[in-house]
Amino acid sequence: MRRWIPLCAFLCLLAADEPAQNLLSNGDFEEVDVGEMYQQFDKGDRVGAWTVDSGSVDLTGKWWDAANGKQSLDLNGDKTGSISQTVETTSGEGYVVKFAFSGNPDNENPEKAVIEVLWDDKVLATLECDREYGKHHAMKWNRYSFAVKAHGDRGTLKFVSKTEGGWGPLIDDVSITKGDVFEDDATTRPATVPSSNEPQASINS
Ligand SMILES: [Ca+2]
Ligand SMILES: [Ca+2]
Repeated sequence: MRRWIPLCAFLCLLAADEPAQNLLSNGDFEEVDVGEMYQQFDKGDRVGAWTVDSGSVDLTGKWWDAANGKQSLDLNGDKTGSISQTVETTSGEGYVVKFAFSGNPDNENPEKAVIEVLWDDKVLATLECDREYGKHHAMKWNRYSFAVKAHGDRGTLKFVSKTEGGWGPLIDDVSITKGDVFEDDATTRPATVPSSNEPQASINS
């Protein structure tokens, strides 16, 4: 009997070490390399596996600090934009959507940047954050997690800017992983976003 204990411990360690696979491709917006500044993509364009659904977006390099890696995405190119990606899912299974959210620091206007996050065309949340002018290398990235359910063999995650102009909400480090529980309960707390989220949502900030 004693021999089973180390084996179990070993297997449990293996399971714990295996990182959850991100079903999204280019969730970190590191493709295409846009260098130091940024590159605009218009409606119908692809940013890796993402599709620009409306307006335009700016894939941004070292101009400001990304949440992860070198690049992040301004959901306003020269105007209000939106972007989506469809992944393969198993109907009825739970998934966790995570992303980092900030605001374009190029605008002196203190107005907040606002996004709508949708799963299969249903609004998960409308979120807002500050656009802190000039803080390109002291960016505040807020991290959010949402638990969602698959309704078919495909699911679509979409981010829509609700901000006017060329300085919009920023997103980065987006992932969809299998499972209906958050990996780290210690860093999550109850949702302060619309209560219609299903089955649950939480914010890590
Ligand atoms: Ca990135
Ligand atoms: Ca822009």
